[in-house]
Amino acid sequence: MFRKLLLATGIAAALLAPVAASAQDVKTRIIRFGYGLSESSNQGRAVKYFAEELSKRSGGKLKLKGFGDASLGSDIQMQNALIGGAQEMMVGSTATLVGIVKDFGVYDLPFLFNNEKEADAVLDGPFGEKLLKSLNDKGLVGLVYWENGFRNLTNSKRPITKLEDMGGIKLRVMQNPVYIDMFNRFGANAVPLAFSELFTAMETGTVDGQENPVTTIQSSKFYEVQKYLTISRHVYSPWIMLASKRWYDGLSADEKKILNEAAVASRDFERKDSREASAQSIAYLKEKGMQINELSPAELERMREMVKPAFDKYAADGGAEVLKDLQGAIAASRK
Ligand code: TF8
Repeated sequence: MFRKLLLATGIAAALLAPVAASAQDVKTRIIRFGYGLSESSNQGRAVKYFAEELSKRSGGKLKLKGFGDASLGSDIQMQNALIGGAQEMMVGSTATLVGIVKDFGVYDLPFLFNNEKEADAVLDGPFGEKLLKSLNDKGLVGLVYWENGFRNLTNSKRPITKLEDMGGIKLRVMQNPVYIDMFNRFGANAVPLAFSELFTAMETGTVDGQENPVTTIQSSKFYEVQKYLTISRHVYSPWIMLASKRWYDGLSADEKKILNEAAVASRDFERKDSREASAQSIAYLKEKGMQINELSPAELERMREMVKPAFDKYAADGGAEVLKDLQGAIAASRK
């Protein structure tokens, strides 16, 4: 009898757990959360999930409003709005953070990670953590990494089956010196541009091509303006969830805990969801009329050889230590 009662109390306590949030020090807050892709993209789905998690864990008090399609600005504009305290949160590319913390450019060196498992281990481990922390004295809080994914090439000119095919292609890259250097070395004509301007730039022929994961090529409808897709997986690209430090510092300990835990939950959801979506994307893009090819191992090897000096340049430009640390972390993830 007593045991039954104990059990019943246990169940009741478990059922009441979400209500306990109201006993916590949590205020009603509206959180403006900006992102660059569409609402129906992997990025948009994960923002929605994050909003639901925040709501659940705060008894409905932490209300996240998502603003997709760069409606609050490009990645760089949003970063500045966060620093100034005009916007609370965002998710975007780590590559666009190089103007704030130069070391983030290290993720953009080509052919570092072999697979997602290595990326998860490094990003969620001490190396990734340390880079997140480096944002704190710049007015930002780095919460978690999401997966953007392995990047592939698209263009409207010709199939790229060998290095020489990239010659002279006007290729949009992210606003980041590592990307500019890498694609110029490949023989392309690298044009740095905000993601929010990319579709129009391809549509009007200002650029011939771009590079992004297949999920983005699908969700941003790049197949409407790009004929050729080359599976090159040249860089594994993380996304990073950021909060305004000014705003974050004003949160209670309970609010911070909810935010951090919901962020981790969103990360796990996002990676799983993105990987599932990515597996479907190639067939989808084919159906939409894209001509798709893989690069041969020999051709990939030539690309690796060709960009080796990019690593030396990165190291010489002040990145030697962070590069060594990252390579060490990747090697450890392989053991
Ligand atoms: C790019 C990135 C984009 C992100 C996104 C807008 O090519 O891969 O996916 O910046 O958050 O700019």
